[in-house]
Formats: sequence, C-alpha cells, structure tokens
Amino acid sequence: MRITNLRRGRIIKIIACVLILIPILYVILTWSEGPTKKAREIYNAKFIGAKKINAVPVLIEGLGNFEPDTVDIREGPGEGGKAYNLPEDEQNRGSESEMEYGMNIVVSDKLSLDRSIRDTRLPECKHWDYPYDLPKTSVIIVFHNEGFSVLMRTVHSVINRSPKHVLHEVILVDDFSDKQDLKDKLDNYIQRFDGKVKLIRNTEREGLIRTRSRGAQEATGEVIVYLDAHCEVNTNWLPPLLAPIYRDNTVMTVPVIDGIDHNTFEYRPVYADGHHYRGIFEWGMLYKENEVPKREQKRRKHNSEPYKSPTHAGGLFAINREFFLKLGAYDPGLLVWGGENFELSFKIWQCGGSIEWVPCSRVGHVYRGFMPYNFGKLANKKKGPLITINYKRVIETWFDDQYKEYFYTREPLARFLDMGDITEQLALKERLQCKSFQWYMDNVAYDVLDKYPQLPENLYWGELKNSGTEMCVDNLGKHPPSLIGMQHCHGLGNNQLIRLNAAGQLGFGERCIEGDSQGIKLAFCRLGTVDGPWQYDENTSTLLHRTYKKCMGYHPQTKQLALMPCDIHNAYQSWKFKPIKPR
Ligand code: LR7
Ligand code: MN
Repeated sequence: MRITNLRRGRIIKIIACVLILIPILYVILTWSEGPTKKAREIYNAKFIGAKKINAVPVLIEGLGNFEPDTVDIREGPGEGGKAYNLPEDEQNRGSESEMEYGMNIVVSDKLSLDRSIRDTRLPECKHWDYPYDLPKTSVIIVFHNEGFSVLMRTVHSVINRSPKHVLHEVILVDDFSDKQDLKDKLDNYIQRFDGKVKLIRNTEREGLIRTRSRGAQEATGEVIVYLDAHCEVNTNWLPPLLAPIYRDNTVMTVPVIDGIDHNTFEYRPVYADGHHYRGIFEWGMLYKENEVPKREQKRRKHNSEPYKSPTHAGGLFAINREFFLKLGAYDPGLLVWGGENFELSFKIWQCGGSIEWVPCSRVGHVYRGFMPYNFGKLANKKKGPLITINYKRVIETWFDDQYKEYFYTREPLARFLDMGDITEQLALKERLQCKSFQWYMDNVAYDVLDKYPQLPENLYWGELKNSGTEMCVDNLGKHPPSLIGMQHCHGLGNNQLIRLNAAGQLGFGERCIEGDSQGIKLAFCRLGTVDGPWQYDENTSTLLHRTYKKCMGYHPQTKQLALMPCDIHNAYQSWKFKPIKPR
C-alpha cells in the first residue's frame, strides 16, 4: 500500500511537470522559428494590443519576400498609368459620361482591366521582408452607380497584386445602384473569379457608411480592407498594410493615396518628393494633410517605415475585423457620406488603438470633379447640412466641451441642427473606458493647434447686409483668391454666412476676407493665425480695416466692394449683421 501511494505521488508530479512544460516548450520552439499562426493566436488572445518583437518586418539587401520578380511592362492605352485621350469623334460621348459619373467612363472602357501602372513607391520599399503568415484579408468595396469598368479594374488590381494565400475574399457591396450594367452583367462577370469575389446588394439605399458596416458584418477574413470603387492598388500594396496589424491588432493602417485623373485616367504619384504627410483637420471638421512632425519622424529608423497619424481621408484602410466590430463599426446614426473618417479615428485613438500611414503601400484613387450622385431619400435635408449633422454627432460624442466650442464657432448653424440620439455612442465610450479628447490632442494630434489654433469667439455672425443696396456680401461660391460681391439676401447662410471674431478676423467658413487697393477678396487664412484687421462699430455700422484705416463700402458705379475713406453718413458704408434663421 505504502509503495503504490509513493509511486502514484511521483507519477502525478511527473505528469504535472510535463503538463506545465509542454506549453512553455511549445511557445519557446515556435517563437524561435518566428511566430506561427497558433503561437500568434495564443499571443493575441493574451495580449491584445501588445507588441510582438519578432513580427517586425526587416529591411534586407535583396528583393523583399512579397516583391514580384518581374516588372509588368506592356503596350496599349493607359499602360504604365499613362494618360489616354479620346479620338475627336468620341470626345462628346466621353464628356457626357463625365457628367453622369464624375469621371470619363468612355476612356476607362478603352483601358485594360489589368493595365499596368508605374510603381510609385520609395525605392527602399522593395527591400522589406514581411511575415509570411499575414492575417487573411477581406477586401470590401462598396459602390453606388459606379462605372462598370472602373469598378472591375479595382477588383482586377486587387486580385493581380495581392498574395493569393493572404487575400481571403473580395466583397462587393452594392448600395442600391440602378445602372443596368451593374445588375446581371456584374453577377455573371464575377463568376470568373471562382468564388473569390462575392457580391451582396442592399435592398434600399443605405449610404456608404452603413454599407461599409454591413460589409464588415458579412466578411469572414481576420482583417478587412476598405477601398473605394474607383481605385487601382499598386505593386505589393497589401503586406505592408497588414504587417502593423499583425504586430498589434489595434492598429488601423492607411495606404498613401495616389491620384488617378478623372478625365484621362493618368496615374499620378502624390508627395513624390519623399516627404511624408499625415491626416489632420481644422475646426469646421474639414480634412487636411500636414507634413509629419519631427517628433514622429524621429521615432522611425527608415524613411519608408509607417508613421502615426491623427486621422485619414476615409476611404482606404485596413483594420482587424473584430477590433472594428468591438468599436461598434461606424456609428449607425451617421448618414450617407462624410465625417465617418473622424468618428473612426477618434474612436480608435481614444479607445486604445492607433492609426499608422504606410508609405510602402500605394493605392491610386480617382478624384472626381464633382459628386455625381445625390443622397436620395436619405437626404431630407440638403447635402451641406447632412454632412454637418454627421460632424455634430461626431464632435458631440468625442470632443471635450472646450473643443466643441471651436466647432460651433466655425459652423455657427450647427448648434441648431438635430443630430439624433447619441446615447449609444456615449455608452460605448464609457464601456470601453476611452480617453479624453485632450489626451488625443496632447499625444496624437499635437500638430493640429499649430496650424489651426483655438478659435476666438464670434462677436457677430450671420449675413452682412448693406444699407445702401439692401444686398448681402456673398462669396459667389468662388475659390480664393478672388473678389467677392453682393447678392440679394437669401437668409440661408451658405455663401452669405459671415463671421467676425474677437480677434478681428472676418471670414466665410474656413476662408478669410481681406481688403486692399484692388478690392475686397476671399483669401486663404494664414495658417496658424486666427486674427484679422477688421473692426465693426455698432453705433456707426461701419466696418473698419485697421491697417489701411479705411472702411468697407460698396461702389454704386463700379458695383464692386472696396476699401474707401470712412464716411459714417454714406449708406453704402453702413453694414448690419443679420441673424440667419436655422431651418
Ligand atoms: O451613398 C453612397 N453609397 C456608396 O456606396 C455613396 C457612395 N458610395 C460609395 C461610392 O461608390 C464609393 O465607392 O462609397 C465610396 C466612396 O464614395 P466617393 O468616392 O463618392 O467618396 P469620395 O472619394 O469623394 O470621398 C471621401 O470621403 C468619403 C466620405 O467621408 C469616403 O470616406 C470616401 O471613401 C473618401 N475617399 C477617400 O478617402 C479617397 C481618397 C481621398 C479623398 C478625399
Ligand atoms: Mn472616392
């Protein structure tokens, strides 16, 4: 009896040791060979968000492991990303298609769906080795009434330029298009991809934001990559986008976005000077790009390495699917188009993730001349307010109070818009214990205030009405620099919504009003400043330009606005700020 008990004890000890040692040995062995999928899963499960030491890409002497060994050179229309110009007898048809699609579909139809484009990456990019077992990826492309050949060229480029074992699927989500060639013809066309390309369709128009969230629900890859429906991905675009997410699955990555001309389909590199830019914003929530600050440049060893960015343009990015869903995907209360890039960016950063721009991943995007579609039933209001409503939801959820004021100073009418219910958004922020906007400004978007300082309050805002003419100052919808004029007052704001702030800056939206000997002009505000020369006197109703010591007035003869010697009895120099009734 005693002996068997002893032996049993020893056996139990041995078994226990082995049981403890097996996983330790397993992890040690697998890690010394580089992380295998299993090891990576164990690691991810335990340390979501932690850094993986041996998952870092390495710069090597020879060609990187995912580089193609041949360069794609061929002849033909648009090959090499060259511009294509239509023969004269087809130019009318081309222009008509531009009116319909915002891009020249007749030109697009002439180019091969597999056309080659020039490799616009930094030379160093060819020499990075990436982990082989990158996460399986679903590429999601949402579309509404896009040109067939443009959409399919996007798909072809993804299939042609992505590693087969990494590209899990391409999901096309049709946001209720009504173009005939996007129906059966599209269903049939994608058969050739043997199930790799899937097509799902909305049964009503949802807008791009909700359509993207739906794509994420339907995807089965570990990582999802979004592309607009008019892109061409460049050489070896995918591994560099995935590597940061492989290392840390709370990183969202963004490729550098080259331009494709909407008329000729010429592929043009952006930022060809080797400098890097990143996404920021001004206080009216217009998206801006700014040269990467030294502080972030210095953190990196190589110029082709990813760098951190406060935000992004919106359309093209990669993210771990579960992480995206954990963040609630996009706020479902956002409407159709706009502001979703900020919502996701603030949410990611404030709730523990980060955004990296990846110089070695380049994707071309067709910038259209104008938006060819309307917002359909979804736009009970006009295009402008709908986007402003989205901004309001986003800032009301993610900004601290002080920063909300900057937004309302810049967009005074937004205060009166109905943004719907954001209880769910605030609850999510609470649940995920997200950090404050101040934290984000101090640690991530620390370059924003240099370019767009805090806004002094508006002393006056509304339409600016001239007593002599009964007309209002109007920017005429022009781009700066250009003279501004007068129009009948319409009370809607838009091109007549003027602000004068406590530091003397007079402006429309993000633009400033300047005066000189040539007249009164719409101008770019000087970056980093919020002041100006203007002073309004309520008693005399004059608008004084302090530098020239002259007043703004209307010339009935020339019908122009100008600076003139101040005369408080001249009705043409008498101005009133009239409130605009929010509708
Ligand atoms: O109702 C719609 N339903 C859709 O499915 C409206 C659009 N869409 C589709 C559309 O077919 C396209 O594939 O959604 C995609 C994006 O729409 P675009 O191409 O009209 O948008 P854009 O390129 O003018 O605008 C930018 O901002 C958008 C809204 O905030 C989206 O985030 C876009 O993806 C974004 N585009 C980019 O980031 C590309 C690069 C630079 C810029 C600007
Ligand atoms: Mn686009």
